[in-house]
Amino acid sequence: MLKRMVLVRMESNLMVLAPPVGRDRIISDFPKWYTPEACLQLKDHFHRQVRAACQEQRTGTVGLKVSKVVVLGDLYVGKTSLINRFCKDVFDRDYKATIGVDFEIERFQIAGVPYSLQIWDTAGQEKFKCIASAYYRGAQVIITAFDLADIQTLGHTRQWLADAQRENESGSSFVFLVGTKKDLLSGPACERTEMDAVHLANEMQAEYWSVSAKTGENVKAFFTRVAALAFEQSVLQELEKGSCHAQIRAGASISIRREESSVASQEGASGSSPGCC
Ligand SMILES: Nc1nc2c(ncn2[C@@H]2O[C@H](COP(=O)(O)OP(=O)(O)O)[C@@H](O)[C@H]2O)c(=O)[nH]1
Ligand SMILES: [Mg+2]
Repeated sequence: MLKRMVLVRMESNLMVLAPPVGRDRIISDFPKWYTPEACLQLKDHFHRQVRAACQEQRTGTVGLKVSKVVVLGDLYVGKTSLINRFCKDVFDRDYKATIGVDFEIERFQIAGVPYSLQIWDTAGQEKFKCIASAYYRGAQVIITAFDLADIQTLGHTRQWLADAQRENESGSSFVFLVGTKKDLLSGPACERTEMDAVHLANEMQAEYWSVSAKTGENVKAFFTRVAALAFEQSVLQELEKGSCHAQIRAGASISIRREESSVASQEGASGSSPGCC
């Protein structure tokens, strides 16, 4: 118990010592979807309960939470480039020599509360489809990426999603379908591919986005949306947990009283036991 309290205090001290987040990581308004035809939530504001909890600083441990995001898809679709564009604002294939699984931590401030995403990248294992199950496990967000200029990679996203979902509780993760390299495609060709992608996204119960790591188009907007949806879910879970704890606490005090009264009545019973001398 004491250990836990110290740990929480240490963590909160770290949060206090952490430098402030960049202006582009501050999210005040609920970010919009890419297309209403394939989006996880149509609303344009934070959940009422979440807004109230943030204003009243009742978000519990959400400020210390790091949510896991995994990025999946065929080799060469642009997963690493997408992450590098968002996290480092670079487009350079040699930026990071990927050895083994790697992740980036991105800090945000959402509705006044600190929040972090842990964005996992693969390191070429996708070529052999031999991703370790630990990579997928505990993902709050699953991003399946395909190359807009290579339609075959779109079809493969179904299998990538199935692999990830096998390692997670059903319905526990937000799913995004992301078409990359938007700069390579325009006009009717782009529209046709996007239509197919929107169709598949609906099948997968995913939200669809088209992005370009090269030009940066939609990259920030996409991850901002990811962060806001994950944050809102975390706060709602925390509020639910809080109300469960309150119920458990209420239940515990009732059972303690019962135990006390049953101990008392046992004592009373033994005291008045006819067998007692
Ligand atoms: N034109 C264009 N090329 C891209 C884009 N994103 C990635 N690429 C290129 O696609 C190739 C594969 O990218 P990479 O990020 O390594 O793919 P990964 O294997 O899925 O991680 C590299 O040559 C990148 O430069 C993009 O948005 N536009
Ligand atoms: Mg890569």
